[in-house]
Amino acid sequence: MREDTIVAIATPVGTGGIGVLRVSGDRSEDICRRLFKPRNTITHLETHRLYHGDIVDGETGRVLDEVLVTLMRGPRSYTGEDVLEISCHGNPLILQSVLDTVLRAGARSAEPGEFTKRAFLNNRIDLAQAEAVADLVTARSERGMQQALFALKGRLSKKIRDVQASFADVLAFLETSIDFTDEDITLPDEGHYLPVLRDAVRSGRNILATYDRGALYRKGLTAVIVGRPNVGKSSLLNRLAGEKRAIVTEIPGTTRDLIEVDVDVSGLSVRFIDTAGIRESDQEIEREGVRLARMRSAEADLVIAVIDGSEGFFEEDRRIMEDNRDKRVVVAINKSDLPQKVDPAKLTDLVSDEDVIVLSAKLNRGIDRLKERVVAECDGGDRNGNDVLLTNLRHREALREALESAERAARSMETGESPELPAFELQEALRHFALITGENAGDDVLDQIFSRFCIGK
Ligand SMILES: Nc1nc2c(ncn2[C@@H]2O[C@H](COP(=O)(O)OP(=O)(O)OP(=O)(O)O)[C@@H](O)[C@H]2O)c(=O)[nH]1
Ligand SMILES: [Mg+2]
Repeated sequence: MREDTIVAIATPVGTGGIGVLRVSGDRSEDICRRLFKPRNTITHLETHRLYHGDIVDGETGRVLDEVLVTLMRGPRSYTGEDVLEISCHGNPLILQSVLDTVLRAGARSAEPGEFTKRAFLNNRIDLAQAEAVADLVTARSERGMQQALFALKGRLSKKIRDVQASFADVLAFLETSIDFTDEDITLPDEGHYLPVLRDAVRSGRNILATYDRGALYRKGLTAVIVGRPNVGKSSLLNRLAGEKRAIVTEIPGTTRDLIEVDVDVSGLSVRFIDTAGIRESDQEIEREGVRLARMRSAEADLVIAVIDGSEGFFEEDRRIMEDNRDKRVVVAINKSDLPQKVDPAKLTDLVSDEDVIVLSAKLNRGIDRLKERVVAECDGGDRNGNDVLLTNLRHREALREALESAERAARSMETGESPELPAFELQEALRHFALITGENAGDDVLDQIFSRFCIGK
């Protein structure tokens, strides 16, 4: 056990039904005995049991709140240490006063992620699972949440461990053949191990290939709405957001700043960004808006090019689409409630016909079809979100390095080189694997990972 006992408010800042303080470490039980006055007399403080009573100031004995407390004795607790949880009324002043008295009773303030770090250091979870806790807390979409949960449950770690285990088997074989080369004993056939290694590398490559989708689930997608002035970009944004977020007027050049809203579309987080209408302008502010619009669309995953169907398809519309040639572009032909001058079929030299959506922001028509189109092709055919995906860049890098070493090992086994060489490469591969689960992660890596957690987690 770590020597000091830590405490933090685990619930968000602000007023709520309840607010929870969490304490972890050797002194948890002692703190509970000193500060908690149970409603009914307790002879023995049972573990994992909810008690009702008061929290008092350790020095004056003044009642601070009526609470529920649970003591969870280690190792059967989140951190693996003795953990005390105090559920107070959710007033920040109450929580602060309880926190103060717990601090005075001998605990110290926890650093961000320190509870989870202790869970990791006490071998309750591996590093990939610890990272999943942070992802679970910060996930912005249903699919991102689902992936974090899979990772927390160890489904990702298990997939990775299967590959790791095969590498370890092959390495064991190679090391035996190094040790016994001079002796007259029969070794297992190398012909058996090479396919094992190749298979494992293939499985690893399959895991690696899921990263792009995994990252998309975790971070979400940005879709920038661009087009000439007055085509209805801001009106469209307001419809996508389901509320009035951007100013709409009949004056061209209304929008100057970027306006961003996050919307959950089929379990994916999509950030829609409204921009200034693109045109040549002699106005300083508008020119800056156009510059921002261009910059943002260059960074986006996807561009929604809005066209005014009642006016026509102009050279400027074509230029805006061509500027985004290297992106996925979905065309929204807006103002379908008015007589139309644009034939959607004429746009198919620029985008595929599924990517042309005719809609009316004014009448709220066609908006859902546009949303669906934006996330189409993002789920890789996995409608229910059951695939386990690699979502973390650190894991991807470690896995990629591990597989490269393993591939070098396979090649040198194939060409029949002495076993030292592939053995060395497989040791390297295993070293990279261990970084994912954290078996050999240094303090700097751990600090970097846990510092992005919230306090109290
Ligand atoms: N009839 C009709 N009018 C629309 C529709 N969508 C937007 N408008 C009108 O078109 C005008 C411009 O709308 P905005 O949403 O401000 O257009 P914008 O593209 O954001 O314009 P800028 O910010 O100036 O680039 C407003 O008068 C809207 O009411 C639509 O679907 N049908
Ligand atoms: Mg606008």
